[in-house]
Amino acid sequence: MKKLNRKEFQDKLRQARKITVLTGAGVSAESGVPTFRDAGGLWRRYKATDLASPEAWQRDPGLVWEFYNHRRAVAHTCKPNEGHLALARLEARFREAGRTFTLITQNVDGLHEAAGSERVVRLHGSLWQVRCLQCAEVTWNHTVPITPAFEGSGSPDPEFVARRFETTDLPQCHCGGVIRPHIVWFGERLSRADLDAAEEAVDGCDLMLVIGTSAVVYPAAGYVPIARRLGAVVAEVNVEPSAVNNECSAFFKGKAGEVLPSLLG
Ligand code: BJW
Ligand code: ZN
Repeated sequence: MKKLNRKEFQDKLRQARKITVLTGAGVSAESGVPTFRDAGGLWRRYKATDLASPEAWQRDPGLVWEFYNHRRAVAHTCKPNEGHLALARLEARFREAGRTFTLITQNVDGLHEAAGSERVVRLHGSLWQVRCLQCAEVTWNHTVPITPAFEGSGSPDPEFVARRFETTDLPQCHCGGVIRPHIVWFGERLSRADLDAAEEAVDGCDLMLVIGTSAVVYPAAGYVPIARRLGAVVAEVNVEPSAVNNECSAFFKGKAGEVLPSLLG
């Protein structure tokens, strides 16, 4: 398929009535948040994706909390970059013009919201929300470290001599139950409300932007061929072609923070 050039894409963007953006870890890379599927995705000797699983939690919830506490500590210091800001400006322009804009993100770092994006579907949850395993309450929590027991923990160094955290060290709800990160791990269901919001955004969009995702995790990756089949113009921004690049009618190679400000105007 012949790809649209920059000018042709920008014409489509000007004409679009309903735009849907799908983002992944690459959009936050320039803010200092590690991505998943490269060297930055290692924590100690673990792949980040191996710790983001119900099995890892069953085996050692203290280790999983140590990992997430560390991720929260890193994300706490990160600021939105020019890519996040360009997307927030695009949304504001669309809103003022009465056009529909939805940002579906797989990211859990909260940087889109910090940049000013308003209509955000967080498919994989949030680093800043926790869920009680006993009463199921979901609450916002920005405390770093999550409990004093985790102070000074979390070094990503593979040689770090880690201590084992016991059940009594785990963060607790007011009901006495253990709380866990409110994050969607592999094999876990995404929330029905988020799936509905994402499907509604994909259905009938005339333009989809896919930014900084390897597009190998479902259901997010599946939204790209669906949008394409429904007739949307799909454009990708990434430092390298993703798994769905052949579904895209335009490809802008480069870092999101460098490409998006001038591409989106
Ligand atoms: C830059 C850049 C720069 C770098 N600028 N770009 C259908 C087919 C096959 C499998 C399945 C299927 N449906 C479901 C599955 C199973 C599974 C799945 O998808 N497996 C595949 C891996 C094969 N999916 C699930 O389990 C999901 N649940 C589900 O479907 O439930 C259904 C169910 C039904 C009935 C019963 C039970 C369940 C849940 C998926 C949850 C994913 N969770 C994670 C971890 C949690 C979040 C966290 O801790 O932070 O989410 S995994 C991890 O991958 C994380 C990410 O959000 C997600 C996507 O990664 P992302 O964002 O694409 O990052 P990377 O690192 O992969 O890529 C970075 C990209 O950026 C690269 O392309 C770089 O080139 C680029 N880049 N710098 C622009 N500056
Ligand atoms: Zn509780």
